[in-house]
Amino acid sequence: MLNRPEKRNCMSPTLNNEMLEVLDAVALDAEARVMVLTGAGEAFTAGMDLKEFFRDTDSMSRAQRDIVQRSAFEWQGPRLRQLPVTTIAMVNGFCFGGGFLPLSSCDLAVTADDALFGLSEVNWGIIPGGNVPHAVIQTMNLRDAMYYSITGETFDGRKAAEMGLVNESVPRERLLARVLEIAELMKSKNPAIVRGTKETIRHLRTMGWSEGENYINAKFAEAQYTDTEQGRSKGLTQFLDEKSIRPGLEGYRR
Ligand code: ACO
Ligand code: V55
Repeated sequence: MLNRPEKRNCMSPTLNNEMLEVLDAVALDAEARVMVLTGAGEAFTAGMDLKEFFRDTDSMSRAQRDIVQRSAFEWQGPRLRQLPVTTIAMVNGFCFGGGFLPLSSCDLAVTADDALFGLSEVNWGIIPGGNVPHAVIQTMNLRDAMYYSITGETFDGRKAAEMGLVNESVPRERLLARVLEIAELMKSKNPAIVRGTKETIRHLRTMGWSEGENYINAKFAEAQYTDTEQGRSKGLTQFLDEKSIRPGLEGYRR
């Protein structure tokens, strides 16, 4: 949980460094299956901390600024994307600017209908930086990405779901219950297969058919190798021999 409610969970260098530690702890937790990223209080995140991340770093050397920027990039991008467990952004309120990066790095996103999103960079005089434009074009179509990036207009959770920026938008009072329902579902799945699948879906976006085919084959073999519970064999036995499950409709008994 991003936990600076009094500052609308805007992302300061301190928050960024702490998130790097949190993500390591989750990755190291052999029991962890799902991580939900959300914000304390009224906001998911109000974006980068305009004081601590921007104004206060103006006086730093280029090298010092690079270090500050790196901790933001790292947790919001690769380190979040590379978590082995299912990650769900639970957008409980405001999500601005830099907040689109962790949002797009999560595997799934569920929002409250009345949450408010905005690419507000233009509203205070910068172009979207720090991989935000990349996050935006990976999760929104070109027309929406362009409209919201150049106007800085806000949109609500319902609209975010309509555009496909999030999986679902639900009434605020149902937000946590719905996210926990998805979390429970994911906990019932084979972790090695979930990991291989999410990595394949994520990485294929930037590959052509030929290299993609080769990558999929490699990931396919990797998943059989890393799956310690031999899910494939169980699934096939339960369907073909025991006739006790129909995989189209339900998962195999683990
Ligand atoms: N950076 C620094 N401080 C922030 C930020 C931020 N991004 N967002 C909120 N705060 C601080 C406010 O300065 C205020 O501090 P104070 O209580 O010490 O005066 C406190 O959080 C509460 O903010 P309010 O504006 O009073 O809260 P309100 O609920 O009325 O509004 C809102 C919330 C809409 C999120 C507003 O704070 C806002 O517009 N924040 C900036 C959003 C933004 O444009 N973020 C940058 C995007 S671009 C990027 O991330 C690179
Ligand atoms: C933004 C975010 C950054 C950055 C510069 O547009 C601008 C937001 C995540 O880091 O370095």
